[in-house]
Amino acid sequence: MTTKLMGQGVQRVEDQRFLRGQGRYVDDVAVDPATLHAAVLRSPHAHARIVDIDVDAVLDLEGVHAVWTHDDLTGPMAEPLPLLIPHPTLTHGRTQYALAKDEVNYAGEAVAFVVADDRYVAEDALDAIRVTYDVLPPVVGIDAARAADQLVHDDVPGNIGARMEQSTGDAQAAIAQAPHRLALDLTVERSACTPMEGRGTVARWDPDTNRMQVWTSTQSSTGVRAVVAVKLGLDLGQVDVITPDVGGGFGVKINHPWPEELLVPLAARALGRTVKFTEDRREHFISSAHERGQVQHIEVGFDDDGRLLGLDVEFWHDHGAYTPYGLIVPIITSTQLLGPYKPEVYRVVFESLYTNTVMVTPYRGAGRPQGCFAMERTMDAIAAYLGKDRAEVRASNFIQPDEFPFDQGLIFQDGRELEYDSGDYPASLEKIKALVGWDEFPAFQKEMAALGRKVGIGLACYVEGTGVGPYEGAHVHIETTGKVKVATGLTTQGQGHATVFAQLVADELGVKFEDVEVVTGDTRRMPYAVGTFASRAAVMSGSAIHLAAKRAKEKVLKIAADALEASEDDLQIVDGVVSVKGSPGTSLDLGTISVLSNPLRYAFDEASKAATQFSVGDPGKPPVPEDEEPGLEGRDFYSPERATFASGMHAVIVETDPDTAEIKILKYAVVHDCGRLINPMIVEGQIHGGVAQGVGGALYERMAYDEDGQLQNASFMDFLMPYVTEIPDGIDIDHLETPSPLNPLGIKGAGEAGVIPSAAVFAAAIEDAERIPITAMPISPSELFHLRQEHQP
Ligand code: MCN
Repeated sequence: MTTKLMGQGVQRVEDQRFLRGQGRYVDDVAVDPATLHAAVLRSPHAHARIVDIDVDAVLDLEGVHAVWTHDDLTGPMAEPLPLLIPHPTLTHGRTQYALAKDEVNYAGEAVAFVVADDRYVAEDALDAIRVTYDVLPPVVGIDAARAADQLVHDDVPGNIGARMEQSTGDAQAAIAQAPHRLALDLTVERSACTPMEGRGTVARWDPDTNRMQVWTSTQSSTGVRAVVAVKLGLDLGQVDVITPDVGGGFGVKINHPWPEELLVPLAARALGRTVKFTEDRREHFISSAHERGQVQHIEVGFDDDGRLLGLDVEFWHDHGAYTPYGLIVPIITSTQLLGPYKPEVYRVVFESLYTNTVMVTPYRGAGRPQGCFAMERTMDAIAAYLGKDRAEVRASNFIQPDEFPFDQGLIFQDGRELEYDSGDYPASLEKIKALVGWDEFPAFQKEMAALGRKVGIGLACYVEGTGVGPYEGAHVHIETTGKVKVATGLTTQGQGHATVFAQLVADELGVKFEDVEVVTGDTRRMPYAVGTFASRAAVMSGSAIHLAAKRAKEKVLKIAADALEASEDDLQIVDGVVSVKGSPGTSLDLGTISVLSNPLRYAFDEASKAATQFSVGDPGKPPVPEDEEPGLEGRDFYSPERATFASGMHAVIVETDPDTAEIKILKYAVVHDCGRLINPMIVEGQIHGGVAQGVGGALYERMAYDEDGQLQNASFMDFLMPYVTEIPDGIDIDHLETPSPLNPLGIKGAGEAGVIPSAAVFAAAIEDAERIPITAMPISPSELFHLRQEHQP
């Protein structure tokens, strides 16, 4: 009997393959034994003019097939890479060239591209290229960018790519009139996505059909396809992009296109050979993308209950050398910083600054962790000032459940008003307090203090606009075997899409879960799609798949009603069999109905109601009802009115060692509301992963640039990531489900939530344990040790 699978923790179908080492990533793509290999010469300098590039010595090397610099590129390939999300405020947007033209703006920027018989020869060839640079002083860090003694781009005054302001009134006047006032200065350092699998691309050109096939590790196969077509002067229909398994993306693989994603297909066409590029870890660190770096100044005015009367936030966003994603990250910080709260007046202004470092593009959470840090540090500061409970101060500022839809009075990136659709923040707060033992903690803290141990508790709240448009599509096809093939154009990086989407189709079509197969990221199967980012797959593809399955079901019922001579209303589908209600013997399985829908059909045995031999069918009788096309399939697209707002609260209890300042996590609790859950187990997995990534960002990871703009920790030997031993064993999770009114299933996104409040919640807990203000994250034991010394009475 088919049961409702939505809401059930169905085991992930993809895990068997991954756990047995059968995952197939782009470096495993072996379509041609004679594949050539590419390597990239990268700038050793953070800022320099290119005086001369001499490649003569390379051309004579045996096994080298091509060596290209910018001068070898023509047409659209010689133009800068696209600025994917332009914004009118971004007056000085800049993107890099596929190969640097005249100047380099970060150490790691691509300068030359070599294709050779193998990677060894290609790398030897890189060594033989002679580049003469005129080295310029680099701009490293937000302070240097603001000082603007040097400019990253000559034509960008003050290193300011954009300055943007929004306000809901006169915040400074509101602050001046408030009974209490505070100011905070905060810093969040850079980190990066660091997926296990780096970037990689394979391309093959077929001169007979004039078609390009590209396999690439991306979060948007359709995005790569579009840019490859434009840059190589091909029709969209000439390019197929196939995304094999992707070993993590976390944002960095949505940055389509990377130079290599264009240069590899270009080389494949020029040389008539299959070409492959696989980056190494150092290349990933120095030439992909980072995020998070911000400096913030906050002024707030509040009443005796801690109610926010005026909030004025100014921040400076380190954008690195280029802005391929426009202002999306700082705009998200500025608009979603308010979280579940409703200050009476809010003003926010930011400057997006260029520095001679790796460019900044969205990393899981995309600007929200910084916004949450600013808001939650402010809440804690207000509570400390008033001597009030930190949860109580938050509660007095919550948007109430009966206030939805709630308009924050701000405009989002897309020019539309930022409106929260649903939520219940007071209920979430009660749940998180119970889960972490908030009310009991002060007694525990006292007990521990008596033993000479320091423990602290932190709480942080956030909202997340998820499931952004413009659209996503799905195709549901019922095969003649009765199995169902589902194609969605977005890609998958470990989120369990093959499982959740099969759950939705099984529910809607009434088929067995195991009979549904989901295909993602193949432009041949679904050419119209946007991609996997902004926690949008469940909302966007989930809704599209649900609608497409509904269409397929309508067709199934029409054809079955015809064949069974019954009314559609009297039919039911259970476990892939359509039967007349109350008369189970009068039935047809979906495979047979698929056969019936085909003009070239099998012979149909009326007695057994089964397909037998293949035949041309009855020329006098169309295979499907008059208003339907042949084939048993449904296709639909979903486009939302606006983003839907998920929300959550995290709480952590830490212990700090009085001697070594080591920070240990004693308990971690999460309450999360992503609307109706498709698969709670998968959502919890996403939260676990997010928390792990957040622990990294809060306590370990940073990009250690020296004053010359050289990244000093560009390897996993030096870049501290938390091991499994540093991640809390048990993360206690509770869900709240306030359905979204914006999509048919009431879903909100969940993929980024786990990482958003990490810096805020750890800062709060460490501050509580140490009674020292924590204003900068990440915080290491040595930094905590020094802070203790600074704050010694
Ligand atoms: N889900 C659900 N019920 C809901 C909401 C979500 O069951 N109400 C399920 C979804 O069906 C999906 C998963 O939870 O299987 C995450 O859903 P969603 O929030 O829609 O996020 P996406 O699938 O769009 O994934 C993108 C998101 C982002 S933006 C980043 S960054 C990220 C993340 O997911 N990168 C990841 N999680 C990741 N997980 C892995 N393993 N690897 C990455 O690179």
